[in-house]
Amino acid sequence: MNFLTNNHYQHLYSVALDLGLPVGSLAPLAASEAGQNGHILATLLAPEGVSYVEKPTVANQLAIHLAATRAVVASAFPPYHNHEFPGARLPPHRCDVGAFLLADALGAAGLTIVEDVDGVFSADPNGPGGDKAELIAETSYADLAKHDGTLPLDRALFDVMANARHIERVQVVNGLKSGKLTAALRGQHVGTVIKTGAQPA
Ligand code: GWN
Repeated sequence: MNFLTNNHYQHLYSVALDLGLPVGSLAPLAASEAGQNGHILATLLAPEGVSYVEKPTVANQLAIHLAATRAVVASAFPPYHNHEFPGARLPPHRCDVGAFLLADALGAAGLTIVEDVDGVFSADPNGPGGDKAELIAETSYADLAKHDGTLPLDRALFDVMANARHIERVQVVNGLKSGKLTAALRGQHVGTVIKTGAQPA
């Protein structure tokens, strides 16, 4: 079993922040958008036998669904809702964190994070001077926690990676380049590999 994840809710955040909503109100709104994107993706993949499954189904009946078909789509946004930690304006726990917590708790074979860039770079590849940014092929959660530039991942991910029990590495790949995701799922090293705090069994 592999988990894939992706993020995209910047427009919703900008509208919600204009309205002055607190972080505990932004969290369920962003979660809802992640779910809606999941519904769209599952609809596009319906000819392959893929369906959207609700979070309670992921929690209770994932095995029977994966026994029946090759893949399912679910929302990875963790339901912290109005209990989201205060302090930041944007919810710190997003899809990267939710997917990691689920994959680690369920003992998944791996977690692949699909982005619109090739992986984690030394600097933002889409920012000023981005042409000098270098792809980091392999790193660790501890090193990324010290990285002070823009990252394509939730920073809270590094906190939960420190306490991982099963998932030893997470791969970040570019979903816009044909073949990269397939290569990652076949165990090839594409994009960035991030080592977690899990100890090999
Ligand atoms: O609605 O697309 O699940 O799987 O975090 O909670 O905000 O809910 O508050 O099972 O429980 O919008 O309704 O919505 O995305 O989260 O879901 O269609 O209680 O299947 O009802 O943990 O899907 O939704 O948004 O994931 O991420 O009914 Mo949606 Mo999301 Mo559906 Mo889910 Mo939240 Mo439920 Mo939930 Mo809420």
